[in-house]
Amino acid sequence: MMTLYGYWRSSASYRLRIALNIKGVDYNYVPVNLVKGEQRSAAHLSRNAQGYVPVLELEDGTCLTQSLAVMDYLDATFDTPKFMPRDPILRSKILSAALIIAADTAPLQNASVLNHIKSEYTQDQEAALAWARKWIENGFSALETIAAERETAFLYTDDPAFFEICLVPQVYNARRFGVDMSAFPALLEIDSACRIRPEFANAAPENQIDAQQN
Ligand SMILES: N[C@@H](CCC(=O)N[C@@H](CS)C(=O)NCC(=O)O)C(=O)O
Repeated sequence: MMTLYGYWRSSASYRLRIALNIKGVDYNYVPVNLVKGEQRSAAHLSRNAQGYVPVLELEDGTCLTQSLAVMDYLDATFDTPKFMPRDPILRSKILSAALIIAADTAPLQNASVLNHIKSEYTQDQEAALAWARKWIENGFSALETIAAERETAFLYTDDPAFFEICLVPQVYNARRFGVDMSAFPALLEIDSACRIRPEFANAAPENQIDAQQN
């Protein structure tokens, strides 16, 4: 069986829990406590030299890292349901929207980035949260424009694809950081349509075995 090393509140881990559930893949879940710094242990660094979660360890011990790369592996390995359509233009558009979250938004509100802002630039918690909100709102503004014009239930498709797998964890984080989500009604519609699905609900942070650990 595969093993997912993750943390309940990590949005990148949340993406992979959703992706594994949609594919119907059984996996072991091993929590790595980010607040206690377990991601920097020698054992975890041997799985991921970056010292990040998530890591998906395959049955033969191969460790896969970077959530989008792992989602791509899952889509290439498990045929149905497909996360990504075949049409090259549609694929590119979905990947572009997913990367607005995964490349341009989420990294700016990673715990280590917020801690760095506080310790190196003598900012308090409220300033760090305001920074996080600014970059989330920036990414969400662009995505809201795209989502408002959609012609499908989800952003470009009738079933959740890479984009939605990234969106739901990012909305979870936005709420944690106090973003006013009423400014993004189309994104909220997509988020709600995803979260009623069991694959998404079972992947939610509060439903993990390490939930509430600090
Ligand atoms: N681009 C990476 C991001 C991974 C990442 O940022 N993980 C965070 C949790 S969401 C982490 O492990 N942070 C630990 C730290 O900052 O020390 C991915 O998509 O997998």
